[in-house]
Amino acid sequence: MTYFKGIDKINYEGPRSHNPFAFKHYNPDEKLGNKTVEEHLRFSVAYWHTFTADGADPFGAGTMQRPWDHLTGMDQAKARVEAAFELFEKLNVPYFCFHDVDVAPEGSSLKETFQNLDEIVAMIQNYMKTSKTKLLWNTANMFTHPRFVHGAATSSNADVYAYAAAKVKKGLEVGKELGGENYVFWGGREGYETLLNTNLKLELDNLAKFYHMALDYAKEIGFDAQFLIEPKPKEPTTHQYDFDVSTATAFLYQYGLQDDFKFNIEANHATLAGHTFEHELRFARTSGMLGSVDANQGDTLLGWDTDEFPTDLYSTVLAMYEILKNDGLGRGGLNFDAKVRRGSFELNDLVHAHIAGMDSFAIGLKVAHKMIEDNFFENIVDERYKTFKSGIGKKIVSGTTNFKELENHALELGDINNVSGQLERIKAQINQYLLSVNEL
Ligand code: XLS
Ligand code: CA
Ligand code: CA
Repeated sequence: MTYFKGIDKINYEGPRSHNPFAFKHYNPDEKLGNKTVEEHLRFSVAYWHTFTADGADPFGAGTMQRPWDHLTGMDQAKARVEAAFELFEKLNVPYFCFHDVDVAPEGSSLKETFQNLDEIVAMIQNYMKTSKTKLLWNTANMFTHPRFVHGAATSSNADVYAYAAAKVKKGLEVGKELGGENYVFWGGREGYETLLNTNLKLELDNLAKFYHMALDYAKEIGFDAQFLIEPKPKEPTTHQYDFDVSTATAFLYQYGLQDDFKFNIEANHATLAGHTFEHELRFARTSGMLGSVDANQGDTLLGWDTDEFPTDLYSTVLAMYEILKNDGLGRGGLNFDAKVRRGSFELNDLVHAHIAGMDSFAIGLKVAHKMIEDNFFENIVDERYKTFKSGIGKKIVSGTTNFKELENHALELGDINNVSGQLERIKAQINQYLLSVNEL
């Protein structure tokens, strides 16, 4: 059966095309440096938003009736797999990712849940034999079901902890079966609502043990995926332990996990933490822990996670700059953890949304690539920090000075000469780059 009726494979038609079902900027085969555009961007479709979301919000029912929604249970799950691989092919995306419960319904026992999952995973595996689309990452949903009311690996209930461990164990087995390149941990309910009833130290210790056991098991079964932590400061929990990259980095170092984890950075989570997307990417990159990206955007007028498809070109440029400077994402990719708006309830909106996101990141890639070729930011920063290249500055950088020498230096100074940071000029130049994207 065809689900996305009347839609053919989405092709690249160039920036002058007015065909709404064509890429204007994403040309997967185009070479940029030593990689193709497809290899640079490694796009991934998020199963949950695209095939299971119905547009419901806390104030209203779903608005989206998908052609698989007349079915229920396993029949619906199977129809979703068919629809998913049809869309992957039409969008020509190299990756997808999912939570366990996105692909298969929970059964009346954990055993039955696993049986359901096994059946769907076998079906997915079959599709993957002939599809180019591979698994970027999978993860276990440990936040939706009421059993996770007090958390999963940080629950106050040891039975829930064990249940969560069983789900992750299964997730690792599934990841191995499907050749997943990464495995994600997002701790939506790993945190606390109030300290009044919380043993914070025990919860953090337990969480670290959970990660160690997951690593041990992955090793035991020969699943060599990159483990990723996806930081988020809040929502649904008031205070989440993996607040942002810096907080999660400290946690990883404290518990000896730093060599086995990288980060999956989500744009909207960065803004919820009071940071920019590029701040989180930069922090992860400079510590060698930038693993993958949930490429969406939030609404800065709102304090919650809106998971919108990325269309802000300024942001895609700065994000792609970080990714290129990281020499790419390695085994990671750009996953559209993004959902169409509640008012965009037609099936075609799913296609338009992915085209918009893919084109926006392709523009970001081209502009950032050109900026790096021109040493745009590098020149700005070199010039700005030039006092650290010689004299006392050089000594500071090489760690060969001390407070006495610095004091002597300061005492001998006449007027200190600071120069402008030239922010407005820099922004105007970035606009110039952006506006010339069609000539790149
Ligand atoms: C929720 C998160 C979640 C993770 C995967 O805010 O973004 O969807 O990406 O569990
Ligand atoms: Ca995410
Ligand atoms: Ca999110």
